[in-house]
Amino acid sequence: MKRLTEAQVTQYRTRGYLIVENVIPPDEVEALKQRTEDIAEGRVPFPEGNLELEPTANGRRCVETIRKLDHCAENDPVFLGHARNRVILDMVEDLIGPDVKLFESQLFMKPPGGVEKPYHQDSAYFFIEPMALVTCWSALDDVTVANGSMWVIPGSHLGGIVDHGQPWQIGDRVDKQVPASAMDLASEVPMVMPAGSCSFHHSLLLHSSRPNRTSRSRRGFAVHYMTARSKWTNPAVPMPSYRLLRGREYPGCV
Ligand SMILES: O=C(O)CCC(=O)C(=O)O
Repeated sequence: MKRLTEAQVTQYRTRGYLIVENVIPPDEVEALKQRTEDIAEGRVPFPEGNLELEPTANGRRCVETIRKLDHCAENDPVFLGHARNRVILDMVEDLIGPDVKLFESQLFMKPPGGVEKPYHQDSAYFFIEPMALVTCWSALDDVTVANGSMWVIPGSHLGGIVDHGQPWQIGDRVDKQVPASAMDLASEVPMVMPAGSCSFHHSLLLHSSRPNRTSRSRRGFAVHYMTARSKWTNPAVPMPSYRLLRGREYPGCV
């Protein structure tokens, strides 16, 4: 084991998630928050199409109206630096093995009044086999139930992919969600943690986040890591090539 304890790895395997506090030093958290604001306010280059606004934004783009910044590590050197963080990669290696690629990254801004993200499994969006990616979600602000923490259903990653057949209307976009009847909601737990913590969740774990009912943002940077042994499963889209962060490539894999 490089960085996690046996007990932490066992928790991840059996419950599908793990919270580790004090991973990112305060000055690095500040730098990531500053970069988030610079991107949100258009002070540094970032693809316009990668910004998703809150449904109430009325086209106004600023820190308080952006819901999500997509592909931050793929487009910005500061966020790529975070995705390459050696301590985080050590923990990821403990969870998915030594050959690690960057599948995707997204910064959930959750501004004051920010909407919920209903229950889903990341694997329902990720065309990768095996469905065993791990997300490292880094807290840039203190995360509370009131400001819209994630919630998870422990152990739900062990049941495979579930039906995402219920539409979720977000602004003028229709996304998907898992119907309440397909989940054991009585067992859900909130992912509350101080800024600088990282939570890890399995790509089959059912998770969601609630609206932000406070006057401050709840920013979380999610980096989705996969093993370089992963196969591409979507015949409709040519196999992409993902950035190797640690270890080695495998022929025929993404
Ligand atoms: O941060 C959120 O609000 C949602 C995060 C999420 O769904 C994810 O990291 O996969």
